[in-house]
Amino acid sequence: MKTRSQIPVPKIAFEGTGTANPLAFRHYNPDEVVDGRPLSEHLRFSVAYWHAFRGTGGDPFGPGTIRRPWEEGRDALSVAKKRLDAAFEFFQKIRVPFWCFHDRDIAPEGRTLAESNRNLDQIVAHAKALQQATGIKLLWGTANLFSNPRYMNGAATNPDAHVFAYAAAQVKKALEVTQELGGENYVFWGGREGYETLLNTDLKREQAHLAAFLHMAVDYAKAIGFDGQFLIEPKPKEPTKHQYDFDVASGIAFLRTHGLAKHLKFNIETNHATLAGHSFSHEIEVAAAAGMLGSIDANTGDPLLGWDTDQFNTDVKELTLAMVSILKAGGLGRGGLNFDAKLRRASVDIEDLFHAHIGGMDAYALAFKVARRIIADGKLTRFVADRYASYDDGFGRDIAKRKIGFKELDRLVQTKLGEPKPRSGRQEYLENLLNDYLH
Ligand code: XLS
Ligand code: NI
Ligand code: NI
Repeated sequence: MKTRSQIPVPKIAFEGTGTANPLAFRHYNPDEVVDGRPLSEHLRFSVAYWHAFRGTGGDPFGPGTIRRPWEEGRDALSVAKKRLDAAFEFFQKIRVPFWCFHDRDIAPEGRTLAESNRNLDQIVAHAKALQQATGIKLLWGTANLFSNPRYMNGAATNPDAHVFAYAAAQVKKALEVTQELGGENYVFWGGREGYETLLNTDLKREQAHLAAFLHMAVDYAKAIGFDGQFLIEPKPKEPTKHQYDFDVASGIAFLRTHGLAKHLKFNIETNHATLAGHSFSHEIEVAAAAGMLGSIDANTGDPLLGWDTDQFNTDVKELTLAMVSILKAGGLGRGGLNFDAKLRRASVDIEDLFHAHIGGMDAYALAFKVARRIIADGKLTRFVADRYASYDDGFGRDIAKRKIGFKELDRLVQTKLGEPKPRSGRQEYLENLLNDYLH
């Protein structure tokens, strides 16, 4: 499949840290073999279609600033195809093995659901051919259940069962096309699954409906033989005032309450963690502790702004800590690092899209290498293990194994142990140690 080049930037090469070329990788060498596998397979980078190819730089104060030549044209379907061609050219040049999309990002919505589905089928056929020609794969698909005005009161949590039904039909189709494209995961992000005011909301009922919706998705995936991993993507707010999948912990409680825990894992987004008042690593650790770490939406917020700014993350320290948690958890499996991040409003050139992804990929690649060193070195791991060593034998072990109770512990303290000696947590020492690895 040969398409005309639409992007006047060459393929990005790995040139190492000595290079002065801004359009080159300094740390990400996709072919570098680590533990018998290329780096590209460890990091599983993905481009988010909605930002990279549907983002316009628009904000609530003004329309889009970013104009791409492939957007010219009156027929929405031909534009959609040209745009997809440009996207796959970009995926190859930036050397990502994966992409992700929402149904409505790739194909225009029609006047009826049937027409929307037909549009989607045409574009999916085109995407399939591009995937085959380039070897680029689908990390995950999802449905946009938040932009169309019909979803203003929610999709699965809409008080009107008619809207629920429409959302169900849309997700049915989105699952089918994700399967058609060999998607390795399917994501549920509940953009409008929450409430604006409790004055008009039956919270318990809405949560039960959301659970019913997810069960239907699980059943339908089984019926069609879709074996991708389902992922839920927590976010505390925006666009709703309060989203039900607030953070990983409340997501776990929700999934367990409704018998869904074995069917879903988490897609953790850095900026969503921050909005929930957590660190990125906290969310990863909470998911990993439950055996539910699925995938990452790689981005960051701005420390001075309280909304989802979806920026590219170049903070190597933050990413190193995240990578340590991910590697300790055994990696992301069939998940990946999806750049759910967008250009700033004034970054209007196509080069900016390259700089953005190069920065994100290099920062993650460097973080991955530093994290591996930290783990191989073992100092941090040993420090933590030592800190809990009193639970490894004796009465500590009995506590951990739940073989002992208050009565026995009371007797122990009163007859033998007495007052515990203070033990330093050594936080400052550990922070300095971390810096040793980073510099
Ligand atoms: C929005 C979300 C969204 C999901 C996919 O904040 O991050 O982009 O990742 O629906
Ligand atoms: Ni996201
Ligand atoms: Ni987000």
